[in-house]
Parts: sequence; C-alpha cells; structure tokens
Amino acid sequence: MSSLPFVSDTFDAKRWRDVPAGELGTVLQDTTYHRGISRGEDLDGRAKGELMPVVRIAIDRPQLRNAFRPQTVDELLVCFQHAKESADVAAVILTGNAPSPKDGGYGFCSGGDQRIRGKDGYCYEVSPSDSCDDEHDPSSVERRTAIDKARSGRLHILEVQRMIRHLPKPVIAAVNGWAAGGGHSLNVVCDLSVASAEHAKFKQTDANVGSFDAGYGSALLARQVGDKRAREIFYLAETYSAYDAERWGVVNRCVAHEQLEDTAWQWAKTIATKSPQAIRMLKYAFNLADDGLAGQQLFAGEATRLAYMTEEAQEGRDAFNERRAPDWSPYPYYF
Ligand code: S0N
Repeated sequence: MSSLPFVSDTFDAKRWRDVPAGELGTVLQDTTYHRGISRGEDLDGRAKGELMPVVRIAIDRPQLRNAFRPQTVDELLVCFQHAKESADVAAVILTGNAPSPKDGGYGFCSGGDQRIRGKDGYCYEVSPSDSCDDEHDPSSVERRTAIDKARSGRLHILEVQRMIRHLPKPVIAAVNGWAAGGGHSLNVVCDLSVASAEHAKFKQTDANVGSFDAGYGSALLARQVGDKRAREIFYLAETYSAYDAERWGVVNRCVAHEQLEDTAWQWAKTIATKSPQAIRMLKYAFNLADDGLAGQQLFAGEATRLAYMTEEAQEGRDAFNERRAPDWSPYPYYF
C-alpha cells in the first residue's frame, strides 16, 4: 500500500499520485502503483498536476529485500495489466521500495520468498499478513502452518516475465538494491535498466536454493552478456556491482543513487516523445527471434493493426459487408 509522501528513498512524492484501488479493482498490500503527474511546465513540459505518460510499479516488501510471494505476483500482474490498458502511458518503471526499516538494506527484488516455498511452488497464506508490519510478521514456521492447502503452489513470476516481454511499451528497471534470484531475472527481462551505483548489487542465487530460471533469466541473459559470462553468473553465484553490470550489459547505466528514479523518469519522458507505433514495433522486433512463434504473433498482430488502417484492407471489409466482390484495382503489388 502506498504511503505518500514516503514510499522509498528514491521516490519523489511531487512526481506521483496513487492509482486508486477502485480503478485497479484491488487493494495493494505487497506493491505500490503510481501514476506520474507533472511538476510544472518548466520541469516536465505539462501544466502542474497534469498526468504524465509514465507509471511506477514497485515491490513493497523492503524487510525481505523485496522477495515476492504469490500475492505479490498477483498484484504485479494487476498493475502491469492496468499499465498495458492505459493508452496514454508510454513507459513503465519497475523498482523496489527501500530501504528496509529493519536494517537499512536495499532490495530491488530478492526473488521468491523462500519462507513459503512449498513442494509445488510458492504457497498462498490463508490470511496474508501485511508484509511491512514487523511486529506481526509471523516466523517461517508459523507461515508454513498458515499455508492455504486449497490452493496449489505457484511459479507465476514467469507470467510477470512474459507480461513484461509482451507489454506493448517499454519497461524500465530502476535497480535500487539487491537483484537476486528471480529478482535478477526480472531485471533481465526489462527493456532498459538503470542501477544505483551505491546500492544495486547483482547475484544469481537460483542454483544455491535448488531453483533454475531456464527461460529468459538464463537464455536472455546470455544474449546480453555472452554465453561464458552468463554461465559464470549462474554457476558461481558471485555478487557483482552496478559498475560490472553496466560493463557487462546487464544494465544500460549505473548512476548515483539519488539520480536513479530521475534517470528512469527522464528515459520514460523521452520514450513518450517518440511514435507509440514505432516504439511498439521496435520492442516486438527486438523480442521476435527469441520469443519464437509467440514473438512473431505479437509482431504480426501489430502489423495486422497497421494493415487494418489501410484503404486496401477496409475495401475487403466493406466488400464483405456490402455483399459484393472486392475491388483491389487501386492497390498495386508493391515491390
Ligand atoms: C538478497 C540477499 C543477497 C541480500 O543479503 P543481505 O543484504 O545480507 O540481507 P539478508 O540479511 O540476507 O536479508 C534481509 C532479510 O530478508 C530476508 N530475505 C532475503 N531474501 C529473501 C527471500 N528470497 N526469501 C525470504 N526471505 C528473504 C532474509 O532472510 C532477511 O530476513 P531476517 O531479517 O528475518 O533475517 C540475500 O538475502 C539472499 O541471498 N537472499 C535469497 C536470494 C534467493 O536465493 N532467492 C530465491 C532464488 N530463487 C527464486 O527466486 C526462484 C524464482 C521463481 O519463482 C522461479 C520460478 C520458476 C522458474 C524459475 C524461477 C526463477 O526465477 O528462478
């Protein structure tokens, strides 16, 4: 749940407003979701308070370096779906709220919450406690006894990965702290990444805990950093810095912590100056080869939308509705 004005130490309350639960259809417990608002003509090019074409989605479990449980994943899917359907939003910023009120540590995301990992995946709790409420935070043992046995374990962070890949607009990771395990993979699937020089740290811990992201988390990583380096990252699970991440191609830029969200915000604003159609086609073109037929389908779907806008395609529709043969004569066989 958002607690404006303080959400995270890189969060500027003047830039954001809560997206109301009524609009989302759910109350957020493990995440925060904000819509950008202009700080004024001089800073943001729009009248003060006007909506900006950017949203901010953050995991809000700072005590756990923003580990996710099934409820967190459900909420991420709701927020991304809302961002997807917001036709006036050009880009999404994904980050983690921090620092931890418990020990001051920083997390972007530390992967699946190991405390509620069951035999068949990550388990729902019968009545999930507020993950930010330290006093009432149950122990791992208590959590395990409170697992909802009527619901199966989930691995649906993979749906979030696909959602990010399929979103018809860029997702910018603002890596403010640890990106570990499934959190490391989340950064990999984002379109662009900016990392905090002081607090971002990277470590692919999957093999330490008997888990393995054998999809985007490894294969796409290999595309980004090269095959040997990707193997090193997974097999050795050593911590690497934001500087290394920039050098290796895991992030686009390493910046001072205080500039982290500002950089992401400026990138989102720049993306919003480009043609929405061109950005959408580019994103799907970048994804196409790695996403196989699903990637081709998305690219082709957008090509179909473009075709629908032509008089030639409209002639086909009109001829059918008017019960006549289509007249293609005005449309050449281009070469
Ligand atoms: C992130 C690390 C390196 C941070 O170390 P640091 O700063 O020293 O802090 P700690 O004291 O260790 O942590 C602070 C508190 O947070 C708890 N915590 C941290 N991470 C988790 C976590 N993932 N689950 C539960 N609790 C966590 C700590 O226990 C500590 O709590 P207190 O204060 O009570 O002591 C370090 O914390 C670390 O190494 N964390 C674990 C990282 C990890 O192994 N994550 C899981 C990896 N696996 C996945 O993520 C699987 C994801 C998945 O769902 C999946 C599904 C299908 C296919 C593939 C995947 C996939 O992505 O792999």
